[in-house]
Amino acid sequence: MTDDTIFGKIIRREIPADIVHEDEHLIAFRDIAPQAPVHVLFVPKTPVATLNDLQSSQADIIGRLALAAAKYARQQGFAEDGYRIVMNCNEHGGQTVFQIHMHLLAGAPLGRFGT
Ligand code: IU
Repeated sequence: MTDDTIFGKIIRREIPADIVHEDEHLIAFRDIAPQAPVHVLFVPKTPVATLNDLQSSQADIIGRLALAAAKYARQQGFAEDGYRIVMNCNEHGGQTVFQIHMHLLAGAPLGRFGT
């Protein structure tokens, strides 16, 4: 991914991150401002600014992120206790980095959605 988001810089190792997984399609690293005991971001290497910009031909991107998150949960031993996957889109969704990503939140019972 060459587009200039902070996540692109992490992929290119221009800034440090606590990377927990990487393959040809995606990277996963710990969020710098964790909102739960476990908070990992799964980011595709294909540049897509928001979920609104995802093409139907790119559905595999979301599938890979979800499968990687579920695999990580199993590997870390919290899959059975459970976890939450979140994708924020644009202003009302609270999106701050305009490269799509999945948040994996876990490690404690999580509050309900809302404001
Ligand atoms: P959002 O869904 O776009 O709001 O999520 C962006 C996340 O990226 C947010 O939780 C930040 O804490 C996180 N983050 C990060 O992990 N490392 C960074 O250098 C930056 C943001 I800037």
